[in-house]
Amino acid sequence: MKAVIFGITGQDGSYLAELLLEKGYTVVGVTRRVSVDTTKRISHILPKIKIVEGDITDAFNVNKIIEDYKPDEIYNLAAQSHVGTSFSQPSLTTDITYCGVINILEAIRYSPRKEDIKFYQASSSEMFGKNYTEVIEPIFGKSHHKYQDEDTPFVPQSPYAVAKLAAHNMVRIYRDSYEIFACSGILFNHESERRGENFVTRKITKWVGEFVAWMMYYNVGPEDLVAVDEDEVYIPGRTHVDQGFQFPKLRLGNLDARRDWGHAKDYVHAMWLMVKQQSPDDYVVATGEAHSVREFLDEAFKAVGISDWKNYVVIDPEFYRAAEVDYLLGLPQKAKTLLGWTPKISFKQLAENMVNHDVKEAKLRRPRLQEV
Ligand code: NDP
Ligand code: GDR
Repeated sequence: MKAVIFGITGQDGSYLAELLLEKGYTVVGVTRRVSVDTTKRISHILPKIKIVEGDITDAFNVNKIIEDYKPDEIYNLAAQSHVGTSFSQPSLTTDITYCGVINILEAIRYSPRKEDIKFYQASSSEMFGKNYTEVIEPIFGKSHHKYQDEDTPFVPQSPYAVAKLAAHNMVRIYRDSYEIFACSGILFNHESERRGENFVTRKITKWVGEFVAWMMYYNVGPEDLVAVDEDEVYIPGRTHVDQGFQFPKLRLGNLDARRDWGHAKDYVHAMWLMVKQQSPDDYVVATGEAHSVREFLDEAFKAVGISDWKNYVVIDPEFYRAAEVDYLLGLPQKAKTLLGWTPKISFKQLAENMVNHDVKEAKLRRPRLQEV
């Protein structure tokens, strides 16, 4: 089997490539030409995959890649995937996240191999926006419940969500109109040690990693630190203005937003299972649990033995969204029943894994260690 992955350099692309290699696939990954190396997440598997230069917004290029490499499966994970950024760059977000998908669908539609190609599109829980389904009967053992599933109407709240929803609808239209095997995974938030550093979970765990490494470098603990002002903590007894004795606090936006957070490794498995079905369909992929950003902070700080994070976090309006999605909790019943998929990594485990990874990385970067 041969698969083309658009977005192979991203978080999900790297895990999906690993999974497909394990299953004996030939993997072709499409990467954009950029001035820096973006292959960090896939450096360990680079010798095993074929990398081809391409950009999803270039229709001719997309078409040529599909014709040249003749894939059995195409996974589209490429996107301008940051919701906050989509408010400042709505046009770029539309070009990549929506129009890019049309380029792939058109290439498949006119391909002489149309019937031999299976296509996966990375749709998103952001498409639900503020909307949810509310029930009184027990689900997940609770008596009153709010959730999103395949039947919940979409009410997108950001340029990113609008672009994803347009792409999602286009996938359905091409599936129904041209008999293309095209499926969409409506994936809820999934994170990992490879998560982009400006998404909230990784932003938190990166900060915790740097903070722990900084305390170790100066041989101090949280009890030795003083919060001088809004912006930083410092080590008393040292001169505050001296370089290195103060540490900037973690600046975040809305801590009350609730998300259904899983681990990316579990979620790429669901993508593959969808493509392996007899007929294409759309599936919600989620854990069925929602937690607030506050609760993620609790777990991340607890993982390094700090019970109260409030001294270290500043609320900065810069990180508020123009329009917020307050509550996402996915009901993955269809994926469980029809795909036999269940997530394996819990919320607590996810936070611990990410923190442990980032603490280790930050310690390796401390100057004294480099001198050894
Ligand atoms: P990332 O942001 O980590 O990865 C996005 C990928 O898209 C990168 O490889 C990036 O390349 C590539 N890309 C961006 N623009 C282009 C372009 N013009 N042409 C070709 N490639 C491009 O996202 P994730 O891995 O987290 O997510 C994968 C997909 O799933 C995305 O579509 C995202 O919107 C969607 N999704 C993600 C969820 C999540 O929680 N992670 C949940 C639901 C949906 P480069 O490295 O060069 O920037
Ligand atoms: P999201 O993820 O917007 O859900 O999109 P993100 O981690 O960016 O935000 C989650 C929630 O945290 C709040 N928040 C902050 N977010 C960021 N990035 N930075 C902050 O400092 C901060 N403080 C609070 C946000 O307001 C939000 O409520 C992710 C992406 O992967 C999308 O591509 C994907 O489609 C969806 O998940 C499902």
